[in-house]
Amino acid sequence: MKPICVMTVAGSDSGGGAGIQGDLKTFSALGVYGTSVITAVTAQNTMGIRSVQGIDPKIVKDQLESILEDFPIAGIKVGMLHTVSIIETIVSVLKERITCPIVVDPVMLSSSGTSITTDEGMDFMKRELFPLVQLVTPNIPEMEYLTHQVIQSEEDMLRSCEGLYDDIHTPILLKGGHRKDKPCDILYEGEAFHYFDSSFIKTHNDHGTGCALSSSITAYLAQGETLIKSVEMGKHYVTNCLAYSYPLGTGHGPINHFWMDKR
Ligand code: PXL
Repeated sequence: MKPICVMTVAGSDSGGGAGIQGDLKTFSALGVYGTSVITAVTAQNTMGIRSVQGIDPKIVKDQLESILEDFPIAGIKVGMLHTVSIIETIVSVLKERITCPIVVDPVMLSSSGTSITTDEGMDFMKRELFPLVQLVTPNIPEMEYLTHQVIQSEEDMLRSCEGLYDDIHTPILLKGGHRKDKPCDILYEGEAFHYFDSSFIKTHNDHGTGCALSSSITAYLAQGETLIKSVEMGKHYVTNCLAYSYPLGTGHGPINHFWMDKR
């Protein structure tokens, strides 16, 4: 039987927990066939990012087209895009060719605080990419940047979702993990708010959490699940990745993408 094929468009993480490597591990864990478009290379380990180099937009375009003309892609996760010219390339190909669900994780800063997408890139993404896709998954600092609002309370989270939705008309999953009091995620698709509570997993080994959430949601959407069910199952997957995470390296260790095998 042929597997369901999905794609990640993201940056390479040499440490293996986030980005392309984390997404491919997530896809494998969930039984879908992962393909990848590399937008940038980061040199990093559990302590942080040493350097970042964007990939020539022509090579980004060729990767995308090579995959799309040969594989029946049923879902796309978009992560680190780095610069406006890379985003422009991706938007022009996606506009022409894509009919499957796309999930965008608008990564702006790494967990160690290094900027991995420029401010102009974030603004361009909001204007040109967000309106084309099925879900965007900002965390609170990214949402503050995108909406120019300070988010401290649950009420602030709800108002920021409404504000961003008015601009992009695309469902938003606002990740509440940065809130100390109640780390719940909120999905807003223009009508109702859906709350996704999860037990707070206290661990230092959380590198790759955001990537695994967006790529697991993509894998479930590609398998035909509804948006709400895909978010619910993605959260369940990531909560366990954190619960079984590894104390590797001296900084933030990686989550365990293969917790189902208890490896
Ligand atoms: O978690 C955000 C992220 C996404 N993509 C790449 C990263 C990181 C964080 O370090 O390195 C390539």
